[in-house]
Amino acid sequence: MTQPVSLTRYLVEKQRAQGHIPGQLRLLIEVVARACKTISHSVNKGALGGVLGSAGSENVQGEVQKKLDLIANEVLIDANEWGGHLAAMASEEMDTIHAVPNRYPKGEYLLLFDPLDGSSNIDVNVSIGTIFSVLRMHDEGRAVREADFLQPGRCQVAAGYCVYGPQTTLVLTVGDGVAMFTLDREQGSFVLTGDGVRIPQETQEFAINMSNMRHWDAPVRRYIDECLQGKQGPRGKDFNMRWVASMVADVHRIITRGGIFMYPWDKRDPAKPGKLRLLYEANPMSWIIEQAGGSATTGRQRILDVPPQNLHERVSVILGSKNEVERVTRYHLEQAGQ
Ligand code: P6P
Repeated sequence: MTQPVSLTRYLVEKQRAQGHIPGQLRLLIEVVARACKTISHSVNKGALGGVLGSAGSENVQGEVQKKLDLIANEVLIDANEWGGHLAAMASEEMDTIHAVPNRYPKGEYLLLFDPLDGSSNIDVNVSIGTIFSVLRMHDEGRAVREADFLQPGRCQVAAGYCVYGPQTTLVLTVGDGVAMFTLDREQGSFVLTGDGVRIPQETQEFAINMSNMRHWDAPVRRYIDECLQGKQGPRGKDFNMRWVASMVADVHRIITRGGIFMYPWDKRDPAKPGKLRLLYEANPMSWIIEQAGGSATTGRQRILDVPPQNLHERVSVILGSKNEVERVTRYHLEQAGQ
């Protein structure tokens, strides 16, 4: 019987084979994975662990913070501060960047994360997850600044998410494809359960919050209307709909069987480009989707090319099966007369 491949062995062998993963980056990924195991343990306790409900505070987005949001944030900070692989961290749950304290050595990497995405689902026992993105610090000779984090998504050196669902699954890319690891709770380690993951270019499944339909821009209305017309409509096939309201769960479904996920700009707040955050939600998820053969755009441009202006910037997100994302993007460009 072949030996199960642990995350550590996978990273070591990829470093040996392709030099893709410098030692410090391997350490970073393993530390983040270990933090995700700790978060998974807290999530799984639920009411028994006294971790449900609101923390009684708001984050920089003005969103009510759940107790588990703050627990997950602390777990990731405590796990990553001392290792010497990071210069600083940024999180959806923190207004500003968190520099590694001077009592610890600093490294060349910047870690960004949404510590617990989909937290509105925590209290109703629906899948949630952690999303992370890794950038390189370009000038190690000085104190880290917020501007060091404002790099387009194409500059990422690693990205991943951990979905806390019926299984706890870590999905990771370092730029040469997508690997999937499932947590073996008996061994306490992530085991390789998928490598070279590919998304079908076609799909018959879309994910969007339909309650916002009256607020959508014309290209999104056009695309969804055509899907809803089914076989009798211009698409000539029926579509299914899913919406978990947890990006990690919706993206994991797409990574597993294809589909298109949309959280586009809408008219509710025209000044807001979208709901999802660019640096620690859209960028890591977009890179993973592209590495698995899919596409990810704002409707008008590749998400990984968007030049960030601030740490918590939001963006319109359309990602998943390549042919569908290209169709929605084409509708937006046609609207703009391009
Ligand atoms: P809505 C979760 O709060 C989140 O940021 C994403 O994970 C998810 O896709 C989206 O918001 C859900 O938003 O408006 O449907 O509740």
